Amino acid sequence: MARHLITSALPYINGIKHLGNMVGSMLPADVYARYLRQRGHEVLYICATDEHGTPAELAAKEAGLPVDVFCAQAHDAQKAVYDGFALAFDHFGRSSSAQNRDITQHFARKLHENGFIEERAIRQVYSLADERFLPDRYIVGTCPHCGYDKARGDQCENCTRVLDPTDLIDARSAISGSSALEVRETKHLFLLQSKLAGEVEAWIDANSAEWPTLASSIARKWLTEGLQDRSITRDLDWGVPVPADTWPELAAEGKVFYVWFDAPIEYIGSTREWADQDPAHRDWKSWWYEADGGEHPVRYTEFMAKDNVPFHTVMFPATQIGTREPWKRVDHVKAFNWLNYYGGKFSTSQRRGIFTDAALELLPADYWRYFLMANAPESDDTSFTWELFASSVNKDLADTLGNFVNRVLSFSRKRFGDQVPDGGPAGEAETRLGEQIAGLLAEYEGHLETLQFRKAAQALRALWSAGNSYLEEKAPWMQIKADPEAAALTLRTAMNLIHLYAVVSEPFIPTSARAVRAAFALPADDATWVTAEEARALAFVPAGTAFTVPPVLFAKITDEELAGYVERFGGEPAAAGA
Ligand code: B3M
Ligand code: ZN
Repeated sequence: MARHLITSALPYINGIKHLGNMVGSMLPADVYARYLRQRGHEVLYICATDEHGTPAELAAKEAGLPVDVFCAQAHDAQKAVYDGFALAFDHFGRSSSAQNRDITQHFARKLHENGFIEERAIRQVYSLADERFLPDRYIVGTCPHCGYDKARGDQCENCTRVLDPTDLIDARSAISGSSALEVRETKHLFLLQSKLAGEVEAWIDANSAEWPTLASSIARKWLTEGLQDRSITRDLDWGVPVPADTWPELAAEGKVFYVWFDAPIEYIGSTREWADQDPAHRDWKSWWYEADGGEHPVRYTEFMAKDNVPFHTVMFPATQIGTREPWKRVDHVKAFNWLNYYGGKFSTSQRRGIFTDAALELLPADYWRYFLMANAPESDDTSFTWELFASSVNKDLADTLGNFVNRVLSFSRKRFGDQVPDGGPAGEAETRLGEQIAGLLAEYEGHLETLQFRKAAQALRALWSAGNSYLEEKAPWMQIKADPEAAALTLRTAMNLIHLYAVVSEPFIPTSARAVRAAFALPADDATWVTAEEARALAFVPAGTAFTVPPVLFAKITDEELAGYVERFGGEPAAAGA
């Protein structure tokens, strides 16, 4: 049987992420990992904070902290939010770890040995006031084409023209504002992607058939535009140092690797962190090295938003190929479009939209998990609106699922006491229901296997609805008057549905699912999934099983609450150009 390696794009360290980041990488990966674990697969789900690069240094500076201290705190803050969202990582590491440093340096040495790294002198802008070289986007000035006075050295945001820092009029440092800039020559390492292009292309040809079009088309576009050699070092204080044994001169100058060079390697680095924590994880290497053959080949699925696709489908594979070592490469790239906020962008800098920490302060994680996955931007961008959120919480979670659970359990308790009533053998309606549930369950499984999350959420909702239709059809509140045995059969069947919902809804709404499941005092409830046969029989919870009525599972969002959220978070599309 295959083993499943799952990674989500590493959230950058500089701040708490918004819901758009969550739905485009970590949350779907968690749903998938949970599903596979429940189906009995061996799963390793790895993530980490991406901690290097200029934005981390600047965020630390703004916080008035040394960058290592800042990163340690920011890592813990992000981890707390992900725990709140019930993301069940096997390990949530840090790209600044010693493990990642070692393995990044190892990759660089191998690439060098194989002739894929070259030292080149380049001319770069140096800021005298900041005492550092400035990355292109940290140089601002007036655009020579449109006159916009906050154009960045790499691109003018106003007219979108690509720029060179030396094109800017009145160029100054975006960090200090100083215009004391000069061009200096400095040496950097370049990854010779041009030499690897043919192999990368052959690999994409052979492997991308099952990727979503979004991922494969972006990869092809990059290949067609031609793979450029790319500088993989920077003049920064914070990063993985260039190894002195291989490049003594650059190491002495304090060069570090470019953040996009070490970040994907941290998928492996984080796995090693995981291994170092526990002797039971000692075989970490079998997940990453020579992992394709054997009895338990690894199947590797990556989750990410579309802007990260080129790095994962082209640059990281090129890096891996160039080592000439058998590192595990991605099998399936699950890419997402953008989740917008009222049709405009979520914006970290303008605090538009909803951040993950704020979301958890408002409502429990399951509300967000369900909504986000049911509206995941899979084939297109989608929009968050509070109106849509409230209606989906109220209809699907509160009415269709929550109300069904509470109605059935409280009614049964009132009429038959706190054990599942008997009511005799299943009849025609129950057989029909069982067939329907088995069919919907198969659909649900199929969508999860193929990573179609919106469709999976639809199938889950259809499972919940089927219970409601059955209940309406049988109307136990009427049956009870003329034929209490018939009512008992209905309720016993409905309680079995509830248990089935608890098991199969867990990937989407783990906390509520667990609470529902705990309502039944089954002697050994070790079911991790439901077979087709069990779905047809709906008899997992036998008559006589004691149960409790859980508190209301999902509270409805009232009109006043809705208005309050819109008011507090802003419910208007972004102003043009904002
Ligand atoms: N940190 C995502 C971003 O900040 C980036 C992903 C790295 S995955 C190796 O946009
Ligand atoms: Zn311009």
